[in-house]
Amino acid sequence: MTSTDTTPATAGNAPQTPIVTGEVDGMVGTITLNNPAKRNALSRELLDALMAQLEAFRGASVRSVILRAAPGMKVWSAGHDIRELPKGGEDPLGYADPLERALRAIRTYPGAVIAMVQGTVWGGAFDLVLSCDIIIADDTSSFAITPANLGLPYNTTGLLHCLNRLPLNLIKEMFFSAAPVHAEDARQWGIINHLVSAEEIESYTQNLAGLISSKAPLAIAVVKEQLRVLSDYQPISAQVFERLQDMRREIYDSEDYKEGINAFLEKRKPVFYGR
Ligand code: LCV
Repeated sequence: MTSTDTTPATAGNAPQTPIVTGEVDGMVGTITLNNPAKRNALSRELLDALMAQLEAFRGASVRSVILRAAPGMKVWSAGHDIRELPKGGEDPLGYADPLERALRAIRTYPGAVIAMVQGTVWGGAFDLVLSCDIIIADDTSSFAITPANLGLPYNTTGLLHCLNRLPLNLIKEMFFSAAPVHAEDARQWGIINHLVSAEEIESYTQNLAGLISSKAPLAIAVVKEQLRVLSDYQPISAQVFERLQDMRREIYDSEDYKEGINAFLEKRKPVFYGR
């Protein structure tokens, strides 16, 4: 098994503990998110390292990728790094946002990307997990999408990811309540492909990744891209798109959005006034 970490060593000091590591075993690659101090918050640094690892796997013709948190972490990922969200006046989830770039990197990787989830998944990390091709979780997992906690306007691409995967009534309950969906319910709703025990999740995921890696890689790469193109195709007129963007701009320019960010940074509950 070979391992590579993509976190740059700090200039002049000993290399920091890598927040993202990659390992290859045969034709299966594993990317491990390992920033426990920040609950694997999806910072630019972490996401750039994740994308660099995917690129390295692509160059090495790795056929299946497992995306996981470091063993023992109770939080798989706390979602978008809130400290890196704009404080208003610009789209907080624009096309060039590191999280959006990482979602596209996963969705266009020419092989299976399997999310192995142990622990809680929050906010944009839910979009990240949904962007993986297959989700395997254990009973410590839960999934929450939380823009309503921040007063943040989720982007239309992210809503489309949800609409392509989940029933509308579940999507509404998750977005409106920001409440976690726990493992058993996640299985029943189809958020996850398989719910397995904590003891067997690693071997289960490795076996599935190994099985997929033994199949015809070109056929898998093409069917994955066909499914992405077909599921992303949602004809809306330019006028409708502009209207949706206008509505989102009203929110990210609102007092509520500023309050949501500040409340998190000040470690207090937000108070929203709908303005
Ligand atoms: C930066 C963090 C974060 C974090 N960013 O540990 O979905 S959307 O649309 O809203 C999208 C924009 C998005 O993804 O937004 C982020 C959504 N995520 C959340 O709302 C989760 C926020 N985090 C939490 O609720 C808690 O941290 C959880 C429940 C994940 C873990 O709680 P726990 O008590 O174990 P702490 O809250 O004490 O956090 C430990 C450290 O991680 C930082 C947090 O600021 C703290 O850092 P300091 O020790 O420097 O204070 N952290 C956690 N989440 N999303 N930083």
